[in-house]
Amino acid sequence: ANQEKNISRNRSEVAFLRLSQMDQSLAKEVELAQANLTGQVQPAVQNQSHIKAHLPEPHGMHQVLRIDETLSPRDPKAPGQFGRPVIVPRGKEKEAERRWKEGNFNVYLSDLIPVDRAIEDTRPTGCAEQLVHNHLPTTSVIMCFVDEVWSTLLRSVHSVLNRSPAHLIREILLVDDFSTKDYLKDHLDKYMSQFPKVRILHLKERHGLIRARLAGAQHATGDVLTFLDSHVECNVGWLEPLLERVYLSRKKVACPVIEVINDKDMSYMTVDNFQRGVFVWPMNFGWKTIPPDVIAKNKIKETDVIRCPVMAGGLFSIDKSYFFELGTYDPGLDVWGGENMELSFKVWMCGGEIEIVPCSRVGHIFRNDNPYSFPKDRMKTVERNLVRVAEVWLDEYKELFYGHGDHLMDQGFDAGNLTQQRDLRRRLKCKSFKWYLENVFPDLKAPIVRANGVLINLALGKCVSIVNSTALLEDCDGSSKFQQFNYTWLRLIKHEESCLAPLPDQGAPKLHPCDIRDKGLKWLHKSTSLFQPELVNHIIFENHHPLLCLEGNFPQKTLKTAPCDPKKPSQKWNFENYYED
Ligand code: LR7
Ligand code: MN
Repeated sequence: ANQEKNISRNRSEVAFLRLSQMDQSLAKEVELAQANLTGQVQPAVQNQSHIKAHLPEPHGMHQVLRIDETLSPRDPKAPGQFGRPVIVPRGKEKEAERRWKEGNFNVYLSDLIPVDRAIEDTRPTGCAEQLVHNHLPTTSVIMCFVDEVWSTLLRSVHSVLNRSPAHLIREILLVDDFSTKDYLKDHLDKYMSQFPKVRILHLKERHGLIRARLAGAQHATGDVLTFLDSHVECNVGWLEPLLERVYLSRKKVACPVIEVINDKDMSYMTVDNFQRGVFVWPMNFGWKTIPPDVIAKNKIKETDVIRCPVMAGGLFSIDKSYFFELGTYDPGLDVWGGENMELSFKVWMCGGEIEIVPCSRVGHIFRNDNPYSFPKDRMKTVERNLVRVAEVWLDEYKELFYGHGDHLMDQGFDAGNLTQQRDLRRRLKCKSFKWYLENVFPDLKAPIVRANGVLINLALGKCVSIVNSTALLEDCDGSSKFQQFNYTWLRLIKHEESCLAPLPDQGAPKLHPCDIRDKGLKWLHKSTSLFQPELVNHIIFENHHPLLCLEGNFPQKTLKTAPCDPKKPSQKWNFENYYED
């Protein structure tokens, strides 16, 4: 049924409607409404209820509305206007410095610039002329915050109110994640009461941003959920292109281009085009530019939507029913981090798509550190979240995740119950992580092992061979299956399905059943975490004092583990192939 709907949507080649006249009258009205925005009690910012009445054909399209005060800001001379950098006034440096920690950015300057400042329209050319469908779904904008800076939170809300077609905003849901600041507890409700569309949800205990978003989603009444951080500025025409993508297919998750609000001077800075959201092991988010030759070869335009392996996390629109169909976020994720990975894998592997929409742009204050406290240790919280994601979604590739964070390998901590998440994945019949790598993120380096092939002794030129489950030395023969080994990310030396283990009496190592938790099976080799760099070619059995190393003897053809000695060439080894950078 859904497919049919899409087809009829694509077929709607109804006459395109130019709304330039409406644009002007609208601009005028918005301008008037904004003329007295800040003060104490004000009228509603916009009354655009007439828009809907003016939109004729339900299947027609219109240009993205230009709802924007850029051309005539309320106070053109105010600091920071048009997104320009601001300098702390002379004599105020100390105060500015002192207030930095309230938000880990220049809070003093944020308070200085208007909450409804204009910013430059940074969209690529062509965006303003783009057409979107008349009857887009409505959205609930959900902003979670804990102890957000007052002026910054207000600027976020005003930017949504001022730069979104009112008929598309069902509500703005502010989810207060148990803030401690009095101004948020006492004054926010009063201030926001002038805007009928703004609803505030005060949580009774700290939920963390993930469960706070879920609380928001439970209360949302719009067709689409649009999540935003609480220190953003939405740019001209940001909303319609996002909703258009979701309208075209309910399984599209649409992200704006995230631009930069400079933490030091509060300037609004645009970013390079053609950036994909990606990650590197152990699941660190980042942006990666599409290479110029790929852009040229595929004739990619600046306005073209970019499919992304993962999203940044904070800013996106998703069909509400689809979000719940996907089982929302894993509610077992705590406070901050990893939820963007979880949702990204879930969306792609379970039939959806993640896109960056270049015509939608939102500024975000990037900070070096979280300004709020974590109920538990920050590192441990994020790692635990990532472990949950890895255990549910990465299949055999989770070894890469563990292998890239050395301390993660011990798996010493409890990631909690994962049964529900794994059941969900089965129920949704989601594809494998291998499929994701091949089809969504082929440029991710994800070798399933660290090294493999024959294992050659550098002094003797002989190779390890398995005879009757025991390791010994023979002439190297790359075609012999008895000489094939995998050195895994979890530091096992695997031969077929078994693992090489030292013998306690320092005799020849033997094959044992593999067990990733068994420290008695783990060997250290070519590791950056080595204390002694001169042991880099050694194969070290760490679980023993003193350290033991694999040693070859020839002509006896035997192997043993003996105390490590950097000077012994008979303890130096190489695998045939290495895959680590
Ligand atoms: O316990 C908390 N409760 C909250 O309500 C912790 C945070 N929050 C709020 C907070 O006030 C803020 O509005 O949640 C929002 C996000 O927290 P930030 O701003 O501290 O996060 P961030 O911008 O440093 O980090 C990015 O990664 C996070 C991982 O969990 C979230 O997905 C953020 O939304 C996300 N931000 C973006 O995607 C913006 C671009 C940054 C990048 C890359
Ligand atoms: Mn943020």
